[in-house]
Amino acid sequence: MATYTTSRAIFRSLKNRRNTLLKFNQNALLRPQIGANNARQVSGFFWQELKPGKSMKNLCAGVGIATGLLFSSVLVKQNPRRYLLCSAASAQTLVRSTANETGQRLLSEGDASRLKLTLYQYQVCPFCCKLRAFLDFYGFPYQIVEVDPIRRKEVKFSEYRKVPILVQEGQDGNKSQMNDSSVIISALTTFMTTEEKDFQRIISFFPQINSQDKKASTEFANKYEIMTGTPGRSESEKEEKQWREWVDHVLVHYIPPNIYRNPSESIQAFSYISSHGKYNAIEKFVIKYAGAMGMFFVAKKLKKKYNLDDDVRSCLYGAARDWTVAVGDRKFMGGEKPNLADLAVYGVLSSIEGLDAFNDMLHQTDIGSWYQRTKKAVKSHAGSR
Ligand SMILES: N[C@@H](CCC(=O)N[C@@H](CS)C(=O)NCC(=O)O)C(=O)O
Repeated sequence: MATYTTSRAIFRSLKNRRNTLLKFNQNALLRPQIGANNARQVSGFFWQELKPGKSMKNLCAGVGIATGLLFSSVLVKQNPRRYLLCSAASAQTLVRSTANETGQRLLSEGDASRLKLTLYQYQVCPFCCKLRAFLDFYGFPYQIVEVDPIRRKEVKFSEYRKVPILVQEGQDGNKSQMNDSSVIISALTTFMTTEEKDFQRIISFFPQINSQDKKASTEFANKYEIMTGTPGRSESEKEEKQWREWVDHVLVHYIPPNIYRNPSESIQAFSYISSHGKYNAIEKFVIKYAGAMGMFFVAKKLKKKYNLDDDVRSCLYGAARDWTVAVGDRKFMGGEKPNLADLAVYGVLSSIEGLDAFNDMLHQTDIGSWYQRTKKAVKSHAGSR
């Protein structure tokens, strides 16, 4: 998310200029309207950016975040992108695994034993939640490394600047790095369903596309393609791909404007920070209120950027209804088991579970029963059977 990156840049610049920060204005702070008990794993993909250090100096920088984020909202605008396509790899030689000739997706024990996966993530980033839903459903074994969003020491090895990142360590000790939640999901599905087990080769099917603009950005070709080795796609594969794209291009953009919709909801979201991590009382206070205030304004800008209706809830309800209609009478879009679209929608929505926006959506739409079914399937690793 653009805001996430922008927020960190501002945090750093504020940190560098902390001596010039204005003194803290208590009157500007908002009263807590929702207790920490109501808070849960909320959009840490924003707030983690704002996690201050442990010193008083960093605390001062933290106080400035709200101002910084206000300024950052001005910077949140679409940049025209001119992409340069790197190499285009061919997956023509792939053959569907004999274990999956029916198109069934399963992680076999043999495949699982080849894997040594490490997920670099922010716990509540919607893209990371989406990837974890996929990994958990299929029962992929993986270790988690929680990334400190300010210092990012854990991902210093990576040129790619975002999370999630998944690293597979082969038996020879060679490491293969996979970037981008949707690419990783497509790559691992290719691994599961074909005879191709060489990660370097699988990764080469999803070549990186670098922006030539000043503002560097990265995309990936074939992001939503499962390299089955079979030409063409069935109707259900087309539907799955279409809704996976919808999750990344539509649904995910409805999240920040809804969870930071007003000061009290913004504080609800940020109170997760104050109830987690080793912060002293003042630090907790700053993170909760300054961050909440800043993101409230950034969310307004995002609303404009993505052309959302003023009533952002109606957009979220509309998305939930669109999805429910698309699933129709089926248990899941994938039929008896969730497919990749089910897992993607569930994963993104799970990043706001428990918040007002999520609860309102459950009350106002019929998405609840599908959501609970999918959650159960994910938690019970139903895809591994
Ligand atoms: N298209 C990427 C988007 C990932 C993304 O934007 N991640 C955010 C966290 S929610 C991020 O890492 N932002 C940059 C940063 O924190 O440095 C994906 O699906 O994985």
